[in-house]
Amino acid sequence: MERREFKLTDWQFSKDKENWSSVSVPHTWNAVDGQDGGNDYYRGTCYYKRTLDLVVQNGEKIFLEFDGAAMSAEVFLNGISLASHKGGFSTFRVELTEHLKGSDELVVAVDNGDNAIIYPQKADFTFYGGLYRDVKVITVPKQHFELLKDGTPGIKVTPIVDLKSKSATVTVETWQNDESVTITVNGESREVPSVGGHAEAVFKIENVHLWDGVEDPYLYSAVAELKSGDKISTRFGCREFGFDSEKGFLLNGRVYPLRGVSRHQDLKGKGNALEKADHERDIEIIKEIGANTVRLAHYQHSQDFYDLCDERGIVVWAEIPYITMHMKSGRENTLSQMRELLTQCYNHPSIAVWGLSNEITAASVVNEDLLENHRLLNNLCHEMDKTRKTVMANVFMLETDSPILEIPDINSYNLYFGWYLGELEQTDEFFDEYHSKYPERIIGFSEYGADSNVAFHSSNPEKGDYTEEFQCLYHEHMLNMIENRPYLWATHVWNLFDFAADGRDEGGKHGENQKGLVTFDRQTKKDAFYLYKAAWNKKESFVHLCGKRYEKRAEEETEIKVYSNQDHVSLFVDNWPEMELDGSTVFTFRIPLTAENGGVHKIKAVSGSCTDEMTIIKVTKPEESYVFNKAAATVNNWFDAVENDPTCFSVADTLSELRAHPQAGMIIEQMMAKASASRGDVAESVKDNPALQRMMGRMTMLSLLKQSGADEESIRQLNRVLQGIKK
Ligand code: GCB
Repeated sequence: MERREFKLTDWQFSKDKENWSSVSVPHTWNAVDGQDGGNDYYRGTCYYKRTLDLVVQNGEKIFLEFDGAAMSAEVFLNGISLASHKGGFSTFRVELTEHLKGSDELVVAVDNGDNAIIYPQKADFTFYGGLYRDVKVITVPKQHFELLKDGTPGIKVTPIVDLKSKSATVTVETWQNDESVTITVNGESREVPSVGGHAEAVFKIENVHLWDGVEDPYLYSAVAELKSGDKISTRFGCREFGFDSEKGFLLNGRVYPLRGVSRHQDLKGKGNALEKADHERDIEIIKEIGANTVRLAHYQHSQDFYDLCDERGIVVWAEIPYITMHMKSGRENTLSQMRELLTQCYNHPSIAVWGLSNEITAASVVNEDLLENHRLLNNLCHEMDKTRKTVMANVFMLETDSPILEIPDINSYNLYFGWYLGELEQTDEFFDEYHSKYPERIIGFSEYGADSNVAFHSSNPEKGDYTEEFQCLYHEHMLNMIENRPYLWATHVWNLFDFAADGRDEGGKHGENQKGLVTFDRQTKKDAFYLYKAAWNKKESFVHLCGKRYEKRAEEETEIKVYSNQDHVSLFVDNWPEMELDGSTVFTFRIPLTAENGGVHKIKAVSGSCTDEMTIIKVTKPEESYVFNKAAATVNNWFDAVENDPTCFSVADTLSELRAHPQAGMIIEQMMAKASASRGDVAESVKDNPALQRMMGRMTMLSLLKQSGADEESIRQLNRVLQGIKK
């Protein structure tokens, strides 16, 4: 008898077990309130119920599979609890056979409430609740492959490549309650005995066709079959990953710099209840930008997405949601989520590294419990997987001599210099210092980014203004920084897509982190998207005119920027003579803006057969709707004219100078306490981190105020108060 599967899509849903409504699974109850700001989305237990009409025949066994129940779930059949599961991102199954009566009431209690046991609890994204991935009924014969243990696929394939002899040794393991299994790889079938429920066969593939990244992601498959008719299969790829502290990443023996993006699994209006078509659209965008790697943050993603990465040759960083804040009572949950991640994702050739944690020291001190938790996770990964490396994404404040850095095989840092704090160049300095101090360590750049809202524009872009133009400047700097540091094993833009963080309220949007290169609804690719496309996508020739949404401009002369993967770009403005530039990636022209023809200027960029066009309109006054932070945008203009008494304090002093004085310090402390709120939970919980405090200490009060969007009157007022205090 063959295994049969079908999805359970029709359910009744309730928050209180009294009022029920019909929903279709995948479903989340936070699709709206988890995306609209206020940090007030529903977190608690909700219920899904439906009737099951399943008849057990011929000794078959019936299981239920949950591909994602966030964040924990308990499954009841006819009021009896059959299973519970902690962790919102992995598959789990439960056997129903013995409990089925023919018409049974299935209830699943799903809980995304806060607690101190299940990760994540503190992070910069919405913790959507729900049965947000498929629920399936699986019927198998009495003799069948294992289904229960850690949501296993029942089959594990370990390919080891010998590049010299162009061959691969492929070990296939299966788990079943039968005496033998027939395993087939590359046209060769073997019957293998099952010992203690485990079978293993080793195959040799000569003239192996490698899984070779985006160029040639070739996939083999392994099939296992029992005499009962139960049959499973998995795809696998033969490739060798290498890491070198100077050369960076190697794929199949050659230098292969990993350059790409991160992704969260959510979408405007849908939350995390995605369909296959949503995943497919996202991978197309990853292909379009020309990335060869993706960090699937900050938890286990859908199997559909790892499959797409396998098929497209995108190298993956996979991780668990051990994030921001270490919880003493959360250890077991980190281990079970990691066990499930490795069990369920092991066969994907695209996965290169297992991420132990993300910014875990942001709101926690490095103590023995945290170190031990990381050691256990690291050992678990190495026990379960002898082929892949472990990695951590460190917060910028983590001292580079911290003992935690020695636990994973390799490391990466999340650095936001030039956005939250400090200047762009500090990123370059950080890596240069790190690399010269620890030349033998393998280091990468796991997150960097700047928020932008496509409604906001400026000809003088500045940190904190949320304009598309600042986001471009930020990424131009980072792209260049990365290109000059080939030792970075992987770099991941944070983030390819805007995503929901219901605790945020900034940059003209409620509940969104806007560091995406593409908007939350995937409808608009921001200009910075094309910067990376120009640098990474060498296949699809294009020119992209930046600033199409920055239509109305008041200046006499304006900058026109073109991103292109061509080496020669011409610019045509109205009927003026052609302008030309040779170069790469970024082509910057300056053109006069006149008031003739109502100030309307037609602009066209051309390279070979590629063209792009836009219209700019000369206006008399700067367009107000382009400015988010209206007060901050004018600070420089008026503050330069303020005459300060240099013997007294002013907002031009640094935070640490002000803090060192008892009276000035007290005033500043009161102000700062209010400031971190709009950037959500994480900003709030990291604000006492000593390293963060040290870095902020070097910034002037004026720049801190500007970035927090303080208005002119409050800045003047604080300055007046400080001017009353003698240094
Ligand atoms: C980080 C976190 C990520 C946040 C990001 C940000 O370092 O790892 O979850 O979303 O910063 O935008 O602040």
